[in-house]
Amino acid sequence: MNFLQSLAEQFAGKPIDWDELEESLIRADLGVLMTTRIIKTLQEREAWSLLGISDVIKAARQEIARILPTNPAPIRPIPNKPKVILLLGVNGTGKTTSTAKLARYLQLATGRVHPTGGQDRHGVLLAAADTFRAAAIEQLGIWAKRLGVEMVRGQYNADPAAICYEAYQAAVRHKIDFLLCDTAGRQHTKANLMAELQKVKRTLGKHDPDAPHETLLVVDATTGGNALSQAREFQSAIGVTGLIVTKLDGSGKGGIVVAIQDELGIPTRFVGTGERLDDFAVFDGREFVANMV
Ligand SMILES: Nc1nc2c(ncn2[C@@H]2O[C@H](COP(=O)(O)OP(=O)(O)OP(=O)(O)O)[C@@H](O)[C@H]2O)c(=O)[nH]1
Ligand SMILES: [Mg+2]
Repeated sequence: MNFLQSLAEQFAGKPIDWDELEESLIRADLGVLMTTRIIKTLQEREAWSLLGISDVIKAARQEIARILPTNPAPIRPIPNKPKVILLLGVNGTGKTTSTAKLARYLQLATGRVHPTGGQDRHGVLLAAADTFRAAAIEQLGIWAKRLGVEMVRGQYNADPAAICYEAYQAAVRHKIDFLLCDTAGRQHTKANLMAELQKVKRTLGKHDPDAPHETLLVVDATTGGNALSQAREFQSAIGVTGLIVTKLDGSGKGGIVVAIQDELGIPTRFVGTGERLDDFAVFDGREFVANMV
């Protein structure tokens, strides 16, 4: 996440070259708006010809802190009905893994997990709404077993909307707090695949007009600026309430968190930092800024 570190190294001990700085900020995935704002802030200073990299970093931290929300609201259950969380995104970003991690997080956060594991049947229910790949259902099934939660599954190639619909009924029957729906990876540019998601949303809305209560877009931090266009398309097609940014343990710079918040107003809710269940954390803007150089 320490994407300003490389800037610090790159510019250490030399005067600021504005073009080079602009390019570096963009390459750190901070987005055009944020980059322009940081540079403008610096250039408005009286003695800008004397600025060094520490001034740049200070200005960047200030601008970023201004837009990132702090003290994120926790995801709480809704009294007497399931809270529905839909996870979506392009192929391979980490949706299924994040569904499992989020389930674990919610089990722990709400205290609804048996100490020996595997006993709790009320906290979380999973819906295997990725029917596009047969292996996807199995993959989520393995997580469900490990988490000790039930999973609603359908046939390979079944309508994902129908699975979510059934899963909601099951969640009500079993007094489940959180229904987590894992969906198939889809390219944000394919209208028919986006229409399928709209149907999932509409169908859930027949049970509860407010469902899905959270629509979390899962983006891979290593894909950089492309995540911004993914967010734009998913936002306009079905609406996104928050992001899960994965693979921040890889070459992900984390700047994408800033660009998406800045340009689309979508807050990052959780971050993934590895392949294990507990490589997952609530995103807090204050901590994010504190961890930058
Ligand atoms: N290093 C790292 N790997 C991750 C993280 N999240 C997921 N992965 C890995 O990324 C790969 C894809 O993860 P999945 O959860 O299957 O991704 P998906 O979005 O469900 O994929 P599709 O359903 O095919 O679209 C797997 O090998 C995961 O272990 C993360 O935060 N860090
Ligand atoms: Mg998947």
